[in-house]
Amino acid sequence: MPVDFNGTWNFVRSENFESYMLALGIDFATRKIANLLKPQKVIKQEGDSFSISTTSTFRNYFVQFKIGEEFDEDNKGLDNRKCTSVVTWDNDKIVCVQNGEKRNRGWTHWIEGDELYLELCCEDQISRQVFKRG
Ligand code: VLZ
Repeated sequence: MPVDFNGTWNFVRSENFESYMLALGIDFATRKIANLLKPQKVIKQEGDSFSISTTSTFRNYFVQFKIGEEFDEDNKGLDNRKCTSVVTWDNDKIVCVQNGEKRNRGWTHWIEGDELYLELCCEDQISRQVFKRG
């Protein structure tokens, strides 16, 4: 049985998000606001089809994909750089590689207990975020 990411996940804490945003070239004012956000994620998973909706009081971001199928990602409202992205399973984790201008860009999601983890990478920066099931 694959892991079930379905659910509403509420922000608990993050580490190093500032450095991740810096690596993405997010401007100072946006970083100051973004650092204070407590985003919520709603993940829908049906077989290998996923959608992840991240909402906050400031910006929202929506992405949908099928495991193993490349898709064009616009990162609208984030750094707005276009990527060719693909998500694959790594055991119980879903791993997204975001190929584009930025080296070593991507993210990984996994679940531990009733917590959802997200590791965001860009260049040599890694930010980790933790969410709790709502
Ligand atoms: O998550 O890429 O769940 O593709 C934070 C919104 C979203 C706040 C951060 C605005 C992106 C920040 C996280 C302004 C710079 C992300 C993926 C995995 C969904």
